[in-house]
Amino acid sequence: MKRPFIALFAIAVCWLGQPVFAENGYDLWLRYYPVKDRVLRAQYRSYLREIYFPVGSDRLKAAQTELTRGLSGLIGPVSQSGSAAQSGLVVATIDKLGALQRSVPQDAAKEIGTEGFMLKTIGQAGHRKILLTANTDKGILYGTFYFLRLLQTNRKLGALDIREHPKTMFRILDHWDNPNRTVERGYAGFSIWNWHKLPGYIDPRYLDYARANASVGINGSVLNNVNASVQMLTPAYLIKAKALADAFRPYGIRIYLSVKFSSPVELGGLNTADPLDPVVMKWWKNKVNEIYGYIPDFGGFLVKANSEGQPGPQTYGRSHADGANMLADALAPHKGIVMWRAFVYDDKVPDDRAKQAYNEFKPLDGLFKDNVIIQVKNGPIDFQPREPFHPLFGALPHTPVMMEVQLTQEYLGFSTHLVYEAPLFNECLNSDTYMMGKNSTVSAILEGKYNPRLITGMAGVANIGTDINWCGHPFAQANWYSFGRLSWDPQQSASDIADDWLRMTFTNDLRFVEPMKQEMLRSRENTVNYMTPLGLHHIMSANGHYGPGPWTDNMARADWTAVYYHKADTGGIGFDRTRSGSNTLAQYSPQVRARFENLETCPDEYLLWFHHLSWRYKMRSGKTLWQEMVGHYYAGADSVKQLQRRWDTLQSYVDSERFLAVKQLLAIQYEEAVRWRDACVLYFQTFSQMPIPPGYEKPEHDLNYYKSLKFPGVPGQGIN
Ligand code: GCW
Repeated sequence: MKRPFIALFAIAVCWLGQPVFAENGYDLWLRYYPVKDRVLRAQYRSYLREIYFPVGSDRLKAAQTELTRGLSGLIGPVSQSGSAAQSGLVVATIDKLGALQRSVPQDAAKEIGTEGFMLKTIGQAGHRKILLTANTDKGILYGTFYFLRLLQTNRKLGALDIREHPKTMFRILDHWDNPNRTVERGYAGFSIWNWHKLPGYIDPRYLDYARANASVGINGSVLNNVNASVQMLTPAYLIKAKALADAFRPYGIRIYLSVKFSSPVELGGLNTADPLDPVVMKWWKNKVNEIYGYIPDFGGFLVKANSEGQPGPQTYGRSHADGANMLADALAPHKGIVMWRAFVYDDKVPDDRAKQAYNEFKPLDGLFKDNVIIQVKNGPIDFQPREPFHPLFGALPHTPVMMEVQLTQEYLGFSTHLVYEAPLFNECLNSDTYMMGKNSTVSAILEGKYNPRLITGMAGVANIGTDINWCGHPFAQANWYSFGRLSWDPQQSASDIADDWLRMTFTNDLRFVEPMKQEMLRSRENTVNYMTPLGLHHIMSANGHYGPGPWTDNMARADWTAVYYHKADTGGIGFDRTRSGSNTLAQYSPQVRARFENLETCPDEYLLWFHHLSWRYKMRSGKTLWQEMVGHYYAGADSVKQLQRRWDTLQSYVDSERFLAVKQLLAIQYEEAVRWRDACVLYFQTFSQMPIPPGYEKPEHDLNYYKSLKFPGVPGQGIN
C-alpha cells in the first residue's frame, strides 16, 4: 500500500467509530475509540474544545495524560487553554480554582473527602462549563477516569451534579504471585511482575495495570502470594518492590507485601518467631523501618497465619491478636496496616470447618490494634460457587473487618468459563446479617456504618497474568472491573456495572449490550447449576481443583475431601448445620438462623448447605430432591449451549479476534459443563439409586470413566 492509502485507511478506522480491525483485549475497558453517535460527539466537542488543567504533581500529570489520551481518542484533539474562564472543562483541585471556588458548595468539599471528587456543570446557557474538582490530586485522578467513563458510555453531559467518594478505605488487589513468577490459582499465564528484570526495567504493562486499577478506584496491590516466600523481604527484592511502588505512585496505588510469620527465623536466623519475644519484635521493627527506607508510602502487610500449614502465633502458644498486634506496632509509626486473614483452620479437623474462623476470632473482638483489619472471605468455607455470607460479618463490632473475594476463578471454571462474579458479590454484600438490627447488611458493616472509628476495606484475589488480555478470558476482565467498582461503592448493582463494562469494553450498541448483560447476569447461576446446585459445595477435584471430584474421599485431612461436605449416602445428601447437626447456624443472628434452619423458609440455593435431606424430600417445585438436583445439572449445562447460540448472533458487533476467542472458550465451557453434570449425576445416582428422569440425554460415559480422568499440568498450582 502506498502511504496516502495507509493514512486514509487509518482515518477510516479511527472515525468509523467501531474498530474494523481485530482487538486482543489488552486495552481492557480503557478503550478510547471515537464516539459513534454524531450528535453526541458534536455535543461533547462543543463543551470540550478547550480544557484547563493546571500543571502539578506526578499524579496530576498522570490524570492529565489520561484525559488527553481519552479525549483525543473519543472526540478528536482538544486544546489545553491557559485560562479557566475560556475553557469548557476546568480540572483543578479546589485550592487552585481561583474565582471558580465560589461554584463549589460549602458542604461538597467535606463530603468528597480526601479521595472523592465533584463534577458539576456551571454557568448560563451559552457559557456553560464543566467543573471537575477535588480536595486532592488523587480525587482529580479518580474524577478524570469517571469523566472519561461518562463519555465512553455515551452519557449526556447536560447538567452534571455529581459528588463521589469511596465508601471503603483500602481497596486492594491481592496477587498470589510467587517470586518464580508462578501464580497460585492463576489461570492467565505467569505473574506480570518480572522480578528478574526489575528494578532496571519498568514494563509498560505495569503502568497500564496501574491505570486500569485507578480507573475503578483500586488503591493498593499486595504483590505476592499469601503463602509467602521470605525472599520478598530481602534487600534484593525490596529494591524491586520499590521500583513497582514508584511506578504505581502517580496512580494512587500503594504496595503491600504478604509476609511469612516465621521470617525472623528463616531470614533473621533467630530461634523463635514468638510475637511476644522482644528480640522478635525488634527484628520486625527493623525490617519494617528498612522497608520504609525504600518505600516511604508502603501500605503494610497481609498475613496468612496458622492456616493450611503456615506458621503463626499459635505455633508459639499465642493468639491471632498477639501476632497481628506485634506487626501492627512495627507498622504504626509509618501509618502502615496489617491485613490479618481469618481463613484459618488448625491441624485438628473440626466437626465443621465452616465454624472455625468464627470460633477463633469471635473471642478476640476488640483486642486488635487500630491498624489491624481482619480479612474475611465472603463465605465460611472457601470461595465456592455459592456460599452463605460468612458468620464473622457483624460478629466483630469492635474490630475492623474487610471482605476478601476471589476474582481468579479457582472454583468457577478457571479462565475457560464465562462467569460474571458481580452477582455473587452483590449476593453477599446485600445479605442482611441482622447483627445490629434490620438492614445491617454485609455492605453496611464493611462501610463502617456501625463503628465509624474503624478502618474499612475490600480485597480481591487478582485474576491477572501475562496473557495478552490480562485475565485469560475476555469476560474475566469484568470481574476485575466490578471488584474495583464495588470496593468503591459496595452497594452498586451488578447490572449497572455490567452495563458500563460492556459499553466500554465492546460497544454502546444496545443490540449487543442488552442481551449480553442478561447473559452475564445469569452466568454465575448457570455455573452453580452445573457445578454445585442446591447448596452443594467443595465437590471439585482434589488439589488442582479442575473439574468435578465429588468422589474425593482420601486426603491428608477429612475437610479437604468432597465427601466431608456433601455427606451423600443412600439415605440422602447435604451437611446438617442445624442444631441437630454441627449447629453452625448458632453463629448467625437469630433471624438468619431461623430463616435457614426452617425448611419452609430456607431458600433452595442453600438447602444442602444447611440440611441433610432424603433423596425423596419433596421440593417446592413438587419434584423429589433427586429430580430437582438432576434438573439443575441439566439446566446448567443447557444454559451454556444457549449462551453459545446467543454469542453467535452477536458476531457483527464484536471485532473478529475477541469474537473468536469467546466462541472457542464457550465451546470448552460447554464440554466442561457437561462433564461436571454427567460426573456428578452419575456419582450421586450411586446413592439415590433412582433413574435419570425421562427426557434428559444419557451421560456419554460411565462413572469410572469420569473418575479415571487425570489432568497433569493443570494451571494454578504455583509453587514457591
Ligand atoms: O482456596 C484456597 C486455595 C489455596 C489458597 C487458600 C487461601 C493461597 O486453594 O491455594 O492459598 O485458599 O486462601 O489461603
